[in-house]
Amino acid sequence: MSNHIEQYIKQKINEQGCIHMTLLDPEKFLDLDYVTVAKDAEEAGTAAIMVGGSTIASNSELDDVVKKIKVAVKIPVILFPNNLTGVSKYADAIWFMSLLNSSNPYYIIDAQALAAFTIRKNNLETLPMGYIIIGNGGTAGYVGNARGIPLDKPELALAYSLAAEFLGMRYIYLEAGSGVKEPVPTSMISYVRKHITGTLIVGGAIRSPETARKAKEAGAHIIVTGNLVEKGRVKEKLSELIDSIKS
Ligand code: 1GP
Repeated sequence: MSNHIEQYIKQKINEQGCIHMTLLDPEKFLDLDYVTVAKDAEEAGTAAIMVGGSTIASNSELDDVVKKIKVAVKIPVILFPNNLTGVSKYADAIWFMSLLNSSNPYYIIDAQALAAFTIRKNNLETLPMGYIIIGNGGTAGYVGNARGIPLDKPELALAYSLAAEFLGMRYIYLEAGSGVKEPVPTSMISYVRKHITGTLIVGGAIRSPETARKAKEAGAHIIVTGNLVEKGRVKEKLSELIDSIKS
């Protein structure tokens, strides 16, 4: 299996320290043109387009979305699956993620096992990720039956992050949840970053350049934003945010 996307991510982080990825949730784009949004995000300097959401229910629709985005942009398209329906052979790679603090084994390993043959058959590059819900986690926390890590318990976030690394996962995602009020606390980001060796991804409620800059300064390697691009002025808002994590 190729590791082109992993190499690309590594190189970008080496060059820039902290990179940005744009999450497109096709379910939220019923009235919006996600192809234009993806193009604008690429022009603003985002490193990759992530496609996914907590309630995607149709593989064929997802295939269609991924194909259209692939035609429109040169940057990688990486799946961010919620379930079996989040897998598409047309993407460049898939975050092969386990919702580590779910109370339902389906989201920890069963969905992954059910998707494994399809992924192998289609030679989709897998990026092994420990996905950890912080706080209530919004829709991802609810749908994934997560026992969210309390915002004031960085040591618990670190315990799950280290366990993920010991299991061989090279990416750790601290997820506050899309559209929630509070992002992952910077004290938690810096505590986890200090003690892990892998790549740290942070997302959820990052809507301003200031919040993004603080997450970067706390040690995030990858900052994911989703909501921000669902409300227009994509190029302008993302350019400002991406500039703030470059400087
Ligand atoms: C959700 O972390 C991502 O999985 C993005 O969150 O939509 O709040 O930017 P937002």
